[in-house]
Amino acid sequence: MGLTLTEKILKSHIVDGEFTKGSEIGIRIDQTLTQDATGTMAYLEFEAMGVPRVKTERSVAYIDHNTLQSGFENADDHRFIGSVAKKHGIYFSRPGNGICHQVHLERFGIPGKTLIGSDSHTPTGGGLGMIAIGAGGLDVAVAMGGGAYYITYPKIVKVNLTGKLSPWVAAKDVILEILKRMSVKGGVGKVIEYCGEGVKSLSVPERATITNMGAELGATTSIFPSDEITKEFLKAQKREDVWIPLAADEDAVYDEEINIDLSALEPAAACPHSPDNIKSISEIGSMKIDQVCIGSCTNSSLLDMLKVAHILKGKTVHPDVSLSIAPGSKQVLNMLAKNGALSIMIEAGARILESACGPCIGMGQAPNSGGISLRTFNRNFLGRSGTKDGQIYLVSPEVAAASAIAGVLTDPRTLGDMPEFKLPEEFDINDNMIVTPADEKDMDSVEILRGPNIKPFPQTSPLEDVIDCKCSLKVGDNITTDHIMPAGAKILPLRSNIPAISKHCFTVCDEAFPGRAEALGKSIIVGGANYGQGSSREHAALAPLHLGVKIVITKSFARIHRSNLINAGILPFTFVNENDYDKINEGDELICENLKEAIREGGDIIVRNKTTGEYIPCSCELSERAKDIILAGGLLSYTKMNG
Ligand code: MIC
Ligand code: SF4
Repeated sequence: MGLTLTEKILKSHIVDGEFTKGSEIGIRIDQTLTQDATGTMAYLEFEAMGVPRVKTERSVAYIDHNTLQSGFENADDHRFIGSVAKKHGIYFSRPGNGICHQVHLERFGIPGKTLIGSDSHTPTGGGLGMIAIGAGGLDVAVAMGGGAYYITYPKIVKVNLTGKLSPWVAAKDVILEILKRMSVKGGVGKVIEYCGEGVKSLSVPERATITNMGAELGATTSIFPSDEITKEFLKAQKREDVWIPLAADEDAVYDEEINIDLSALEPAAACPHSPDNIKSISEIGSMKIDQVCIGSCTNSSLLDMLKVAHILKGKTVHPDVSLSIAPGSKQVLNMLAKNGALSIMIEAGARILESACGPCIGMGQAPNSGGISLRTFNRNFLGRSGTKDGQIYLVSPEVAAASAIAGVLTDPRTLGDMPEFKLPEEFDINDNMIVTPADEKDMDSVEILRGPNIKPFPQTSPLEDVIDCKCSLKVGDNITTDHIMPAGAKILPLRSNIPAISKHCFTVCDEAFPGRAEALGKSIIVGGANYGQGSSREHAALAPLHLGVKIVITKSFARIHRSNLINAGILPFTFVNENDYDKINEGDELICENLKEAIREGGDIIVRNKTTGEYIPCSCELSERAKDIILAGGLLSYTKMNG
């Protein structure tokens, strides 16, 4: 029986476990990436492990999220990460060099390699034929130290692409169609593998847009084959030597199959407040808009920017609209400057932002009250833009640029003929903003520079046998990590200070939560389905840990957040009967006994609601390794105990 591409790469990297569906496997990690908002914690964790030098083939630390330096905190984090990188053998991409996923695709990604990153959009690398997975900072720290990364052997979904995109229909519309069909939880436990004739019509940056937003499906990752188009891209990046051809076997067997005829797609948008709330542009109609933001790791490649410049050429941004553009990397920005496209954008009235995440993570450009904002980004969760009642629509760069001129949501197919947009034969290569680490012999002389906002990793303790406490919060379905641990310009600078950032935990849902949880000392949170979707930020587990949360009971969890909870030593329980969700209310007194034995043995665990007298069966399925992590009180203690 033939193998899928995913299986081929996983098989060549497996170091622990059985190569059978559904079981936990440990894979060797070739490359890691971090960004600054998760990076400081990841490097504090790496330091705590006491490994002198990273053991990966390539590890890169990027500064791209917290580039708004409204106080000393972010700049201190940049300095800290830069010094750790220099000392421990990590390449350091300086602020200004671009968004981690865009730069990694351009300069470091290699077909057939494994990459984990402390950012949920790490699957962008799947556009180059990598197995690239988003993970918590602690998992990345362990991988940098040479440890395996553990995943459940995934289900593999074949997306068979046929046909070719019509003019003005974009890669973004492909992934929006898949989100429409599969929903934000449809990809949990799965890898999305693209194949079929249609693959050939998509360039690497277009493939990367699709794999990037596979994160919004909840998928473990997404991957395209490595073919002649991949080779051309790498050649243009002067990295042809790392290319290898990779594809699934003809007779590979998949768990599910989806067919997409690219020629049948039309421009679409993800409507507020979820990336799977998809409507076509024609269905929504010519709605008046207030803001357009172009950029983010999803859609900020040179190709995207050239299309935008073409649409803006000789026009002026509509008087009622603010247009901002953030090219994804220094390479992209510099090439736009050299070929005149930047000047076209400036002339049209675009507000050019630095090459960074910016508005995507609420670092500036919050829309006006109730404002309608079209964004080429990947997430439109409530409040993420910085304006609680902002109405965020996720669209392609083509829709964004056409609408910025018209002042209303516009189908770019009304623009007439589309010229052919081609990638250059050679990109502008200049890695002068990537700092090479110190040689091993010089590493002792590198001083680690710590700022006062950088506080140590929170204390964890081994699992207690009885947890007897109140339910401090009850929330509904599809709670995102942006609800649990909001980001944005005010809160992001606190990412290195868990006690301080914890004061904002869950405040989107309930302003009083942090105070209440802290006063209780210990507590349990109850949630609905797909709890913890979105970001990889381990702060969404570390802040509850700091506030004394011992167990989170839900209908189901998103993958990365569940493992972040385990890594933090917090028990992730699921209701055996979903309807039992109704049997716990905020403030109820709950008790769980004989926990150590129950965890060791597996099987159901009873949560007794002392307030109502009900017995509620819950399950906590854990691999043997995860059981040990929970019993030890988290991954850091476990790793220290196991050397
Ligand atoms: C995001 O898009 O939400 C982020 C900010 O990139 C996060 C990481 C973080 O919270 O630092 C992610 O996607 O993992
Ligand atoms: Fe940055 Fe936004 Fe991409 Fe997250 S989704 S890495 S915040 S650009």
